[in-house]
Amino acid sequence: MINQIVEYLRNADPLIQMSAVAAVLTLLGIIFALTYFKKWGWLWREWITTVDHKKIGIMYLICALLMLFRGGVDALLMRTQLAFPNMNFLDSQHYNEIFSTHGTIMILFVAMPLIFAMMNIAVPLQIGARDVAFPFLNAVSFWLFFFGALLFNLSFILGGSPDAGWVSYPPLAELSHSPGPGINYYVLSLQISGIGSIATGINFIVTILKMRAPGMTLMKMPLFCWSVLASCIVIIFAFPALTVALALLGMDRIFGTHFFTMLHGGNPMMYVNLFWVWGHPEVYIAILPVYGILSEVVSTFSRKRIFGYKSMVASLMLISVISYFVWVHHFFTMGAGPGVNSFFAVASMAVGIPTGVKVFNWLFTMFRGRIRLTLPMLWSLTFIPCFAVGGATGIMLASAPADYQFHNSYFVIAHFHQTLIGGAVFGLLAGMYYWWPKMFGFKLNETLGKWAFWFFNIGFYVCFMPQYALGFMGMTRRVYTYPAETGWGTLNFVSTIGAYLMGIGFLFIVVQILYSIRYGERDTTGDPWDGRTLEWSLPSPVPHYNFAQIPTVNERDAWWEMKQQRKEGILPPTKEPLKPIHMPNNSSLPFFMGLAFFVAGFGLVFNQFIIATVGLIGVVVCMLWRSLEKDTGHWISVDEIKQMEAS
Ligand code: HEM
Ligand SMILES: [Cu+2]
Repeated sequence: MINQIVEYLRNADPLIQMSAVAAVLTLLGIIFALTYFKKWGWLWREWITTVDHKKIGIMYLICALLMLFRGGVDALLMRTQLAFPNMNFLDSQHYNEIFSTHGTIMILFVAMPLIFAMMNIAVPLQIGARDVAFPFLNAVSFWLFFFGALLFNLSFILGGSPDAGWVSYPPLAELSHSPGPGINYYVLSLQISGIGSIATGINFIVTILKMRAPGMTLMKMPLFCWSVLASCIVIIFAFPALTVALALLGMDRIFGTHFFTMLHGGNPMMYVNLFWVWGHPEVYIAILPVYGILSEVVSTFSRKRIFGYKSMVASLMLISVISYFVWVHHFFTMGAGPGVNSFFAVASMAVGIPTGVKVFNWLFTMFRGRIRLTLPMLWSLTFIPCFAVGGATGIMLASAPADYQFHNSYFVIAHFHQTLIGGAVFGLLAGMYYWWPKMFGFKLNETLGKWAFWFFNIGFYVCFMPQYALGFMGMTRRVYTYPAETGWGTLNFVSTIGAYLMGIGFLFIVVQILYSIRYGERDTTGDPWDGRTLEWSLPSPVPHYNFAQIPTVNERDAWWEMKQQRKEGILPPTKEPLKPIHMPNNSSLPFFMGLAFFVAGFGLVFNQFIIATVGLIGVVVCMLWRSLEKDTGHWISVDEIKQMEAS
């Protein structure tokens, strides 16, 4: 294995050698800084071993932003290569690796952790709970995600990235066509982080169904919680399909089975079906919570309750169901026949109906509202037209006969970036800005944020609108270069400029965060936006037990209602005296369990079964250890609570 890695590094392209050196230097820098400022103990006690959902949410957020940077650099490298005809910036192999890691990272290590960040930060607070249902499992999920992402990112610098696209179809992804460890990294890192995602899905379904404050019936629950519930239901039905697909592909590659190889009775189409049975619902997993975020933001900043609450709930649930009946639209051209194609075409178009319902509800909520154009609201407003165009081009693709023209063209690239960036990323940024003061106790600077907003938005349209046209002009996806005679040069150049504008937008977000840590407006009220839901009734940042006393809920926008009553002079019923609170202990086991999975995965990537076995034994030892632990919680005394509440 060591030989393999050394060999790879010696022959690698200078760009990769440079990134290997940069990675080692960054690591040394971090180790040095932590030692110099004596922060190791703090890092271990406050973060690595934490089971607090709010801190776990923040860790997801930080990792997602780092990965957005990594995926964004990939995007700029690709766009640079495509800026002019006959470019020589990247060779074909390197280009293949970059679009594969870009796609995988953006979907699994940016979009997923961003929604998990928002869920962790907001859901327990919105339902008036002290934690999620299974705090320890929540930490396990995070560390599985973290080590999965780490394993995936190691591929670039330790021996060959996956290069078969983010979908990794056989036979291209089989050992016969992709020898070397590349695809193994893909299979194992997705498997490890996928286990964490399933656990998160279960965790939040139970949390939402079981841990709501007294009085909060399902129909009084904030829409964000509904959207998380819908998303988690999709997770627990969709991710097992990915688990199976990856397990079978992994066995084909590592143990020489033939599930997907034609020659020995396997069938590659089986993989394609399994992949998209997960893959299509996956994009709804990412977008559903965004619908929830938008509903919260739009109603808060229009100072109105959401229009059509019940139809919002119904459309969320409907979308989560329909999302399972559309997957074949990813391979209309593979010859399933008109009957099958028609069914999946109609199902795909049907998703537009509940989505339209939501868009109109947001518009009606804003109608005659007193709108405040804060950053969360700006990002929500820009989401609406952007996602509408993405949806409309989606309907075009869903038309099976038309898809014979669009299939695998740049039109598709433009369409899915429009929904994924204009939908998922814009919406999640709205969420980040909205809940930032709750997480950290200060606001992000609005001026810098507006610069970021405009660079990102203008960049977005400059980058992706030309790609629709390129698709019509016959440019296919996943080509690393093209001759000048095609006439694609000008539009590609424009598109690349747009990509760089978005890159500048991202830099503004980074500057904005750094600047605001020092100078950002401190939030002393806990309710900087004049919010409507329960999280705004708490001080920011929130004490680790969340609610000193669990609130009783009577109305849909519970905190808004309490504030209105107070204004009318109706005082809340006198509270019962404080009681000691039971909270779970910190634990290092989730971290070590993630580490053990990582070791096992790393061993399997290089077919080193001894290392893999050591890792798997580590996993079992962690589980045994946990099951033998007797005392997994502690009490916070009334005095301590009083102290915390007073400060
Ligand atoms: C600055 C923003 C971005 C730019 C400029 C960009 C650019 C690109 C480019 C040039 C490709 C390769 C096209 C090809 O040659 O086939 C690509 C593929 C892809 N991108 Fe992005 N991208 C961006 C953001 C995102 C985001 C936020 C997501 C998801 C959340 C995403 C998901 C994907 C996926 C899934 C692929 C397909 C990879 C494959 O073909 O296997 N991208 N992107
Ligand atoms: Cu789809």
